Amino acid sequence: MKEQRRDFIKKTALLGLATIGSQLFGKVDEKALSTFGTDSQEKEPFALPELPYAYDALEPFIDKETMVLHHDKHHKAYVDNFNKALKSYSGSHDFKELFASASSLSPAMRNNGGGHYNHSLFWMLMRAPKEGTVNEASGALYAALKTMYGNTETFRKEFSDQALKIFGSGWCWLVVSPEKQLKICVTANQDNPLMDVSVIKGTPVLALDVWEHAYYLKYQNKRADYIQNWWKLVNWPMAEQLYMDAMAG
Ligand code: MN3
Repeated sequence: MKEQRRDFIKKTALLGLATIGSQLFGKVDEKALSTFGTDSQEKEPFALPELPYAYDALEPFIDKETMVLHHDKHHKAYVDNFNKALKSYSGSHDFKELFASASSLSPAMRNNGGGHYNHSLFWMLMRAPKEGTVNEASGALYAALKTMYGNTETFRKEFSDQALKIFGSGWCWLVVSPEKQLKICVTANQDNPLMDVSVIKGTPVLALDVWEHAYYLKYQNKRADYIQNWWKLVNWPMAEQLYMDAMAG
């Protein structure tokens, strides 16, 4: 029973990554195009990925109205404006290559490319809350967090503190650094730790959007409450998969 469950989680995680991978790291394939197809005949390099759950799946911690606006309006605008910016860009469309030279990109490329990538990660790193269970890190990532921070509660507190202190709009991240160390870092606007402009660089394992549009409808100015509730939504099996990929890569 336990083995079966683990197997299922692994398959689900891999499936999720494969789907998101085709959207994040390459041109959209035919299947994705038909899924996300617009009324236009023109093929755009990037498409808005569907949420991996219903708009109300994260209730009561993130409300349906916020999810509809955040995904259908905010994320869609990043995708549309990124596609627009790419029309006058002749370089690689690969995110890792793009972000590695973020400092030389136009603001439209940097902000909208970052916006698309960051939100795609953010959606897949959440899942519906399970009543009556503690949403705790799992497997190899749990062990690594314990080694690094003593216990996962200390880790969550440090991460939450950094997310809370971001001035204005930005993101808080858990990354695997090039030295294969877990690190918490923050970025402004739609920057991310894959970008050469990021003070701390690494491969994302967790991503938290602290722009006001992510929480203002429900939480108003209470960012701390939003962060505290976000922990109940973290998709730890997905984070563990990203962690293992980053450690192996
Ligand atoms: Mn956002």
